[in-house]
Amino acid sequence: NGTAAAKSGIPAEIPAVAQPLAGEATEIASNINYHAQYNPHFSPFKFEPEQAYYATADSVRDRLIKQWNDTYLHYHKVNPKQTYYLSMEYLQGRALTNAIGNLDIQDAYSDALKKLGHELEEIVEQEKDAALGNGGLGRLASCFLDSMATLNLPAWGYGLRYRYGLFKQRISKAGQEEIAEDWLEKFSPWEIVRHDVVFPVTFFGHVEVLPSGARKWVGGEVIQAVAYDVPIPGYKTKNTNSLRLWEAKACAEDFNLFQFNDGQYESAAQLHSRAQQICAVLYPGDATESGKLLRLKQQFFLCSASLQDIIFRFKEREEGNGVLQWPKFPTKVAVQLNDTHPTLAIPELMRLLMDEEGLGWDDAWDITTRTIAYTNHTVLPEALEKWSQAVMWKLLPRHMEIIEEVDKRFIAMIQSTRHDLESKVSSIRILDHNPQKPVVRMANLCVVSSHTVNGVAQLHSDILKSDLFADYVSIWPTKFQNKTNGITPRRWLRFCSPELSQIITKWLKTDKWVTNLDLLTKLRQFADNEELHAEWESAKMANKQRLAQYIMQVTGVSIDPNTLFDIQVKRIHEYKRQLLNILGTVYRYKKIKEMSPSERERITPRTVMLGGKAFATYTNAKRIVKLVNDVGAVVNSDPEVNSYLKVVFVPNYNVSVAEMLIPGSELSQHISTAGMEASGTSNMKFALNGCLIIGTLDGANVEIREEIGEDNFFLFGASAEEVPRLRKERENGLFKPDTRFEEAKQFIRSGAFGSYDYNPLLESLEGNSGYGRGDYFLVGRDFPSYIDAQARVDEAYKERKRWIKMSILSTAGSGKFSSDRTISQYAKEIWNIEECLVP
Ligand code: T68
Repeated sequence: NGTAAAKSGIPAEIPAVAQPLAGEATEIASNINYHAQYNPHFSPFKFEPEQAYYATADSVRDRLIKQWNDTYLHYHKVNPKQTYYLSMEYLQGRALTNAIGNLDIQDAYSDALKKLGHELEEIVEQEKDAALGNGGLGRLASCFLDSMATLNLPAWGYGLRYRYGLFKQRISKAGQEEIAEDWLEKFSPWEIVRHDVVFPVTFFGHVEVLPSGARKWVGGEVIQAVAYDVPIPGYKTKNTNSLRLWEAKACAEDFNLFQFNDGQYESAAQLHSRAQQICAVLYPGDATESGKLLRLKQQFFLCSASLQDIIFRFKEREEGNGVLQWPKFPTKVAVQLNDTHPTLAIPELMRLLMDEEGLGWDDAWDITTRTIAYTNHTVLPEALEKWSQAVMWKLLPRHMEIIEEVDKRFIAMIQSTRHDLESKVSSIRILDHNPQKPVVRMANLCVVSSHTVNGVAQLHSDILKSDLFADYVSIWPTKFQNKTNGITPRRWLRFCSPELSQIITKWLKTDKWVTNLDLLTKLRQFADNEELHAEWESAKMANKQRLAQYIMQVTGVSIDPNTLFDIQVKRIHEYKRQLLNILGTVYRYKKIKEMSPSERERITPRTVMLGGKAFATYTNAKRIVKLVNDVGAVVNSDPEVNSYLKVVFVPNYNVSVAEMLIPGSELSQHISTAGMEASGTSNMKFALNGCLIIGTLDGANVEIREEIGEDNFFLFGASAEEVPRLRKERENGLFKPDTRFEEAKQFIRSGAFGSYDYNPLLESLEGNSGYGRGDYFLVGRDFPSYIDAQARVDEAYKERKRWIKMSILSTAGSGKFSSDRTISQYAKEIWNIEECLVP
């Protein structure tokens, strides 16, 4: 009766209370009921999936709040050293399954909802993804939060509460369209506004010298930062940490009643609208000067509010213990900068310590450099942040004074101690006084001001040391570390593939692998076991069927779960080489068309899926999206070929879509030009789910291959070491492209996939010089070895036993890539913090 009542929307009486339920499920059902009836956002006479979702989320939140408060009080009492992770991005995705799973109350909630006429699986789908991030960097921050809570570490995240997260991607005839993503359309049940946690953040103004000689930043625009807290539950532990997101607000006094009553409505509310702009969108377009200024305002807003909050908490906890001792600050606080986006935390901490707390330069510098650590996520020159000095002087005059002083002292130090580096001063200093465009180099400021700098995979960290930061290594040889990325095994295996999880638990005779992922190596001893093979294959098949249904639902394309599911999903970027994939696919299509019927019998049928968002103004990336869609349209409707090959563009790739795709994948592509992908993290998710990788020796691929064994990895392409020489060769006209590569390009040019002009895209692979031209990403160079590797994939897939064994060994070798391992290393080797278990 529950279902009928739910669908009609008018339950005379909410069904659950009318039914006798067992134990915990009874309590939960009546709690969900309570929320359905008393939640002020909905009419109490409806219990459709949407209301059921909000009521369920509210009920889960009730449980979280208790242990969340206990955690706060416990940390407050123990006063351990605490980490603060500063990130402009968090790609949290959905929270409900994760919360229920981490609280270990899945079955009870599933039962309770059944009695209420709903399926848990259907209810969780109601939640909108919190997509407050662009890609890997944001998702890494979210995985880290999960691990920090699970490891009972006193560690919080700080970020911004964007009104609109990453855009929703729609595919039309013209290619990608961007639509604002309204994740707060109704409200988010997972955030709690803290009206009592508000800090003023100042912009613009000027610096005054006080009679004491101290400098003070005055005037300007003052915006209030209001805290919104999101609970971060650990897995099967009481510890529940916080993600504190700042929202920007103007004060009531800033509303000019006089002007309003005079009919000047816009100017009356000017500061209110300026405040609203700050957190309006994730990554505002920075092609214009106003866009750049807004992005810088966002960065400072995060840094200033977070540091004021951190200092407030430090004082509160320390003052309770007697006198305040500022030198203790770095023994109580660790700040991790997620890339250079929160670099302004450095001058802001200096300013707060000197101008607000009265410390001298040396003490403030000592505290700052012992507190701050910096993670680099890219070596791409265009992604290294540089801010115009003029814009910085205007927006943050006091911070620019401090940055100038840091720069001056750094140069003085070089000149007095390192004559050998004097010729390099202009490139390693912080300020670049290039008369055309004077800028502040944020990465240089981070390196100079942090106690530790880390890369995100061994190869990337090595490149940082030998290349980007080589001169600094000679100054501070011990400052540089590697922390290979990781992913949370809860979201990325336990919850997204319950079928495979159950099998693993059965064969390992324990579910402890969920928090000790190295235990997966014990699967190796069963890698040839036929019973395991059968179970493994059937779990994979179930996930493939679920994925096929999803693809049908979102694209209308019917795909066959008996074909090889080959997936490449990530942000669309030329260095990630989706073009290599699609050119290879075009070549495959052409060859199939040329084959005789008997030759076709030997084909390994494949479904090639690509997905990912292109930055709105990145023209070539958008052309790639269009090309994949055009190729798909032709291939999928070609009756000669479509039982051997299908090509699908999966729209709107996000965390929830990934949770559907990854468990159903068999082959995934991580094929960036060697040396360019700092790490990659989806490679780890795919491998953990028993998906084989075709890839280059780039980022974390190198370590994944080491862990799972080279026989279980389809390797191709140039190495990072070879890349500079190969680029030179091209520039000198010494490269001769493979005929197969020419054939694929020519096929596209022939109009086989429609009349859209793909010349500009194909020309980026031709000629012999320039960044973004002359095939900078070496697609043509790696094409032949890519095609050969794909042929090895086809052969391996035909040998079912061998393939399943490789799949098992992939999962078995993925233990290292748990973010629990990564975070334990950060805790020990960078933050110097320890577990603080809530009793
Ligand atoms: C990614 N970086 C790296 N950046 O590309 C990837 N950038 O190799 C790595 O695995 C991942 O970080 C985690 O370490 C990004 O995702 C961004 O999203 C970004 C956003 C704004 C500005 C610059």
